Amino acid sequence: MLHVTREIDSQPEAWRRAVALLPQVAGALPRPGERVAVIGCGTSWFMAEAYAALREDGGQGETDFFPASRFPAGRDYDRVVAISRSGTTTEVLEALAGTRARRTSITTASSLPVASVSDDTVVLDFADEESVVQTVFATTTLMLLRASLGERLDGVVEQAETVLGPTPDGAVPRGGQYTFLGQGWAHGIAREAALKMREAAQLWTESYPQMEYRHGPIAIAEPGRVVWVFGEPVPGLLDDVAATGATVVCDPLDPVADLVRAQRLAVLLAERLGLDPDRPRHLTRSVVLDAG
Ligand code: F1P
Repeated sequence: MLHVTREIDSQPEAWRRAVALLPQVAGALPRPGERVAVIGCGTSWFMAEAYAALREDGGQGETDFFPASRFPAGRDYDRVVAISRSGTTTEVLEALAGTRARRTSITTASSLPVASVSDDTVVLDFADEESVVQTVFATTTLMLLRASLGERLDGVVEQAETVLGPTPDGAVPRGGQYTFLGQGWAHGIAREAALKMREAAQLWTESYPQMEYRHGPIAIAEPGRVVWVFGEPVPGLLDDVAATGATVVCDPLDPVADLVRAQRLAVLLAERLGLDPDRPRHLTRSVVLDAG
């Protein structure tokens, strides 16, 4: 079995473990009212976006998110939260080293370099991965952070178990091109779904906030292409997409449970194309840049 398939399947159990871990790590996570920046690269950046939107929309305090390379070191934050599976990503280490804020990292081992530039480290060792493409570490981090905001997640875990039940074949339509849409925090999920398809299956994918989609991107919609909406559709959007002839995917699932479907589809399509999703071209598990 592929590493990535095993990791995708492990998500519901890992999410349960993360929720159970929360009481032990809550002190390291942002408190209500703190001014927070969340940083990461690639998939970790998209999880940062989702959490930042959820926290701020939930009234828990101003929460910005940045790719680690764009973190504005001069800004006054109470806390910076860094998400990094490998704990070695250069841009993340540099951003943490350059801030005066209290630093929390979420990673997979306390011995990793990211821990040495953090004040607090949350270790999700049970969600570590063999794969280059991230699945279970990213979603488990987000579920821990969602739980820390007071969300009850049992229903989401059950949805993911249901999604993992049927064969991925036939669960969602095939298409020549995929555009993923999400409003609010679900935009981070849409971006992650699009990245997963690119990383694993080298497919042409795009992602937008739902409300931005009609401001240009809809021009490429046509029969044989797929528009996939994460979360509640905004009024009128589905009618506008249907009129283009594109196939619409929009099911009443939590965006993270729906992401599991997209992960599975990415692996399925990769295999169909004769690709090995455990060895995606041009990618490494962690991006470590030369000092010079
Ligand atoms: C972040 C990341 C991954 C991506 C690739 C390179 O890593 O950008 O999301 O899939 O493998 O690294 P990390 O900082 O979370 O380890």
